[in-house]
Amino acid sequence: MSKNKSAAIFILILLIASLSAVAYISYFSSKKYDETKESKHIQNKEAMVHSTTHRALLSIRSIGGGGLPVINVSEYEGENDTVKIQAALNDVPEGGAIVFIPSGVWVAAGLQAKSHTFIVGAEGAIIRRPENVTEPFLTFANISDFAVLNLTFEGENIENAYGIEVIDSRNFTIQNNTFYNHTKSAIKVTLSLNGTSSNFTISNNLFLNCQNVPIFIFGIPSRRAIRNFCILNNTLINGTKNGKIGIAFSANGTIENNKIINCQYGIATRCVSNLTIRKNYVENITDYGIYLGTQVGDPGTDNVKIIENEIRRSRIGICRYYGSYPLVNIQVINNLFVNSSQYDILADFPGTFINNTITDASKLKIENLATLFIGTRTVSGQIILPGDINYDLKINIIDVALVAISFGSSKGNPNWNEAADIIQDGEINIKDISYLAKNFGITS
Ligand SMILES: [Ca+2]
Ligand SMILES: [Ca+2]
Repeated sequence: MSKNKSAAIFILILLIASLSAVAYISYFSSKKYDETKESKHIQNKEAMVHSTTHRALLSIRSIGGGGLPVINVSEYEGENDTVKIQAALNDVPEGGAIVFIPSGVWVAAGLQAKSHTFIVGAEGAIIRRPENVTEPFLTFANISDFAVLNLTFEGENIENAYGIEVIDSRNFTIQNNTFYNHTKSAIKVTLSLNGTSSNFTISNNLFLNCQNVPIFIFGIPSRRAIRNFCILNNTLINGTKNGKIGIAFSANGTIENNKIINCQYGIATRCVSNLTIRKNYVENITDYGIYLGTQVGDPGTDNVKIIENEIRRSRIGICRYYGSYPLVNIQVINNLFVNSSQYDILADFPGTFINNTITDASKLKIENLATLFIGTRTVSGQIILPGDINYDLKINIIDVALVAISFGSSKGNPNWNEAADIIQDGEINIKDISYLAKNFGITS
């Protein structure tokens, strides 16, 4: 190709690119709600061309807010930042708007938004909690179609203050935000008595030094009225006082690819249905990596898949922890539980444990008869088959005979056999025999 021809093509590409940019900007301009008196507040070509804003707008387009007018908070007057931001939020028309928060520190809380509000921060946009104000930064109540993107929320460690509270709302995204120093849930999704909350994504947020369940999905016992949600790619660090992702009385959710480090717990569930907990990384946890509690007033938990998670250095990698209501169809597959100080797996609930890796045999404790273990290995590759008393990798009549020989003994007795105490309660009794009966014929 000749140099001239290449140059001509290059210029042509440039021309097409600039025409597209003009078309894009005029598309936004034409969508601005010039027809209203408040249109003076709604401009910002400067902001539009600002690269971070552009990125934010692209992400808004991906979640359904594309083509909306932009309301710039800096255009609003008021005695303080709360008043200014609230005035901007109040200006969102029925058709919706992007509420743009420029760089800098905004001292504000107690803000409320309407449906179709997409709140977007420029890079370096910080919302800081005012002294002695305990209302949430933002409340979304009984609305739909909204987002909070690219903001930093500084909680200032003020007691009893939630970050973002969502009540009875649908179709929303909370993404790319940072939360510092919150004493109560940084993000709480909840319900009124007969309400529902559904269809939402909480993703790519960072929680630093946030306590008391930084991500909290909290429904109402015996109802599954918080539904259809994804909690993805979030990072929680230094939540030493009840820091965790907590999901209660909810259904149809995915908790995937989150990192939880230096917290009290990892992922906590209580009375949930159809939950997938997948590919999360949980490290240095003072209590439980993953737990499955149940509570009075609710039938329990069903259909939970716990897959491909990595839990390092917790006290207990996985357990029920509390409650005695049914746990039905709990599958624990392909996880790595390693270097827990007490147990990697405390099987105090009926679960199907398939192809998991643990530190060593001493880190597995079975308390529930209705468990199934297939393909459990140690990090060094040793196979662990609970109930295989003679280590021939089969559970058969020989194992039954070995348990029978020690039947009735307890720790310290002459015919005590540690290996025969499958349900590890210090006694070889009917529970150990029952476990063998349930698992008879399994090979590894
Ligand atoms: Ca055997
Ligand atoms: Ca026993």
